[in-house]
Amino acid sequence: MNFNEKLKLKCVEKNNRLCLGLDIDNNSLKNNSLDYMNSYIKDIIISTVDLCPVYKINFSFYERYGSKGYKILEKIPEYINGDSISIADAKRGDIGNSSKFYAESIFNYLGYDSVTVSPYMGADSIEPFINYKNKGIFVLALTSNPGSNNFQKKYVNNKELYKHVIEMCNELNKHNNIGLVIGTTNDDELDEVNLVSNSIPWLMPGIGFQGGNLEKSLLIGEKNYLSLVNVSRGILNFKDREISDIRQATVDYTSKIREIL
Ligand code: OMP
Repeated sequence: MNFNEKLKLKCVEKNNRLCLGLDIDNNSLKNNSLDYMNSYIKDIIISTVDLCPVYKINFSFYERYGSKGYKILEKIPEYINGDSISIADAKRGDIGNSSKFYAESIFNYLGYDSVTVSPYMGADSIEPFINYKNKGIFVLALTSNPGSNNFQKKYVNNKELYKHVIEMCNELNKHNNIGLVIGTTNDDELDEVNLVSNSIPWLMPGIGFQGGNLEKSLLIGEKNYLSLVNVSRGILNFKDREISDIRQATVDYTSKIREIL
């Protein structure tokens, strides 16, 4: 089974499309030691794994602590233990020779199921990742931040740059292991994205703090193939941030998602 089928199966099994973003800012916790952060993450996963088909781990929250943060990054796939799909949100992409080692690090050494990749350096910077046929690659196409206007929505050869990125992904997707990152704040463009994108998963961040449109993103993404909506602060910053609060916020989001679908 290829990566995109495996991902869809996990979503169907858990009857949900929530990607919980483990963006832990330990300065906002009652104890900000890294040991506490490590056990807190483990407890979040234990208490939400029945609900979440996917977890996304943004590396910045861990890399800020150098090798100590990397130790936690190494542990997270063990905590998930194959019960959900993991996304290493590391936003990689370099000349092929360097991308090859980024891929080796994230897939073989750290043991993540998939990775986010920037398309800015072109197809040869993405190919070393997609050569891992059983792993997933989410390519930044139309991001959720205001800066997506700087380049992604600019016209190049009569169409927006993000459409060129999507067309490149359609061509590269020989192993059915590519997905697109499409921000939920771009609700005006989602129909256009659907027209250009082949049937592949969309990873859709921006729900909650960034004000993205949950219903529209889910419905159009599902029409295409599969829409994984990422929520990080919208769940992690709920009430007192106790594990029971996080469980409750996850239940709220997963119920809302089921209702919409
Ligand atoms: P919240 O706004 O707290 O839900 O966090 C959003 C998460 O998604 C962060 O980890 C971001 O780095 C990530 N993200 C975006 O917010 N926008 C994008 O366009 C792409 C990503 C991403 O690649 O995951």
